[in-house]
Amino acid sequence: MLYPKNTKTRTSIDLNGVWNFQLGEHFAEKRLEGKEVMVVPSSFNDVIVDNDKRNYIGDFWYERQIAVPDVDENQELVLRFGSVTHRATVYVEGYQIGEHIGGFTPFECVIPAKLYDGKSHLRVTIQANNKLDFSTLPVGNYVEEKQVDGTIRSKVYENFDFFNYAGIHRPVKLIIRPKTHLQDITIFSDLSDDLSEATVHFEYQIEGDYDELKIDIIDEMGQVVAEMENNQAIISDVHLWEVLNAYLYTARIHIIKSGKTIDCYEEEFGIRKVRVANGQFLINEKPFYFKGFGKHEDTYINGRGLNEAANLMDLNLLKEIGANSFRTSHYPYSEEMMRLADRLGIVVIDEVPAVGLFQNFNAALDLMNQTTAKGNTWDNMETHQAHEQVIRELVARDKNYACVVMWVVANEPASHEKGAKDYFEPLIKLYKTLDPQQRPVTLVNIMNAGPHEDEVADLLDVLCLNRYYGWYKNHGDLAKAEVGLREELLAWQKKYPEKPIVMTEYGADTLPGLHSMWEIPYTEEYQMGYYEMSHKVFDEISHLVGEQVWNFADFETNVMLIRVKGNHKGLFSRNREPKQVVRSFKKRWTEIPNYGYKQ
Ligand code: BDP
Repeated sequence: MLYPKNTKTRTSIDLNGVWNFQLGEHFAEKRLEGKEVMVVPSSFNDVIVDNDKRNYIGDFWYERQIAVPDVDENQELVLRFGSVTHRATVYVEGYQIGEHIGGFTPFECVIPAKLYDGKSHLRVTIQANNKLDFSTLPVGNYVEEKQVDGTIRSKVYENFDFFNYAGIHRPVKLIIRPKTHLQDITIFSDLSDDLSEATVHFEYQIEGDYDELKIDIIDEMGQVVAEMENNQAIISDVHLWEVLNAYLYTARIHIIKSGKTIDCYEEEFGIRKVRVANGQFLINEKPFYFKGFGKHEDTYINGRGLNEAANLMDLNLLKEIGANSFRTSHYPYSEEMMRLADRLGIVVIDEVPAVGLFQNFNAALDLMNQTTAKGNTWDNMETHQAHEQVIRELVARDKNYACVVMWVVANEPASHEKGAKDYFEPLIKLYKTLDPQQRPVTLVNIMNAGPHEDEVADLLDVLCLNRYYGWYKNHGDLAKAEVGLREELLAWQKKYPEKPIVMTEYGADTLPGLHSMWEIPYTEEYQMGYYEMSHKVFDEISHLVGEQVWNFADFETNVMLIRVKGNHKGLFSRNREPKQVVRSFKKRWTEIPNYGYKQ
């Protein structure tokens, strides 16, 4: 899916700002009174302040008037949403013009001309909903609970460990574009053996009639370096996209009819090669070592809503500490973040919101044990359709980014329960069929599904493990943790000698300023000791090709007995102040090269 851009033939108008807002029942036919307002983009939860409203589950509404721009008969008017969490129905003047399920991917709706012809203004209404259940991704336990005052209240017990923020989380745009237009473009390259020459392939989808499609490739100096012929273009002396040293070409696309350009668009893309071989993860044929983080889109005030300054600060902190990568745990991040990573050369492991596919996860984490659901995960989940859809949408959105080097099919599913293989095999295949770059596909494995229990690892290109030796296991005993961690990693390596291993999560909750002479969890010293122990073991495992800390920063969660106002496993606090351990990470990671660490 194309990112909205202004070009000679396209205008994209920003609809961010203050919208009328309402929680609860309403009908799109009726004007929203606007007693309450909300800022777009943001999560409504923290901004709204009121405790009950913050935890509200159900329908909520946004509405604003927009001025109708000039649209001629060869153009169309489109509303485009970066994301609405978790589902949305879009109305114009009270008429439904589209809907979308899934809270982390973009969608657009064409506004029928009959709705705006002869009008100066339009009423745009969004009916959103933040309910999660066993058919959605992420997975939530949905219940309707009787309150002490006798009323019934909807509630979602998250099957995952982050606050269920909701709202119009990403930008809303009004786009004027030609009816005949580029709908999508896919760009991928083959490199010669010595990586000096690239054959760039183009696949495109064009809406409407046209005579010719012209694509020029422009380098960073603005020079045309190749032209498309027969849907491909050759770049000799290619400038590769490298880790922390990105290089982006631009494909300048013209759709021509009767000798006239009727649509143009520009897509930036990097050229690099990714492949897995002999227990190594190769980028541009060099063995890469992942240093970085699992993250969240989570900041004070904005919640999960786009915060571009925080995104850039996070990536600058990431570089400052010597890291080179992050995982979009546990959902697709904003397009703005992906474009930033692509531009800065930061490697991304790209994840769908398939989290909570473990029936008893909540019961395991939430000591209040509010879940009712028990039994085999794969007998109960009804997520197949949502899962397939979001994989399609993620690949469609992110396929051209050089920074994306691997796809994640799910985070910590019950891959040790019967039925896991049947569930995941078609989804892994789907990634492979959709992605012309054939990026590696992984599943992020949970501690319960060790090398002897897991049922799906043989389907994966890379083994990604989340392990908490010294935290959820051997809590407070780093000596025992070390033995367990080493034993398990060696067992994985022995069982799958050809597959690289990445530690995608490891960490210990730490409250900055809390100190102890002894091995006491939650102190800064314990966090230091935990990582020292982990790194000692990682360095012994030849096929362990990466370490991504859980988490980059502290983040908001639901209220749970084991959460002290959120999850505190960040190396940085929620307001991005470093904990003590940041200094030792900086030392370690500046000494570990991006390439060739374990050759
Ligand atoms: C893992 C999850 C992650 C949690 C983390 C933790 O993948 O979302 O936040 O552990 O418990 O289970 O800190």
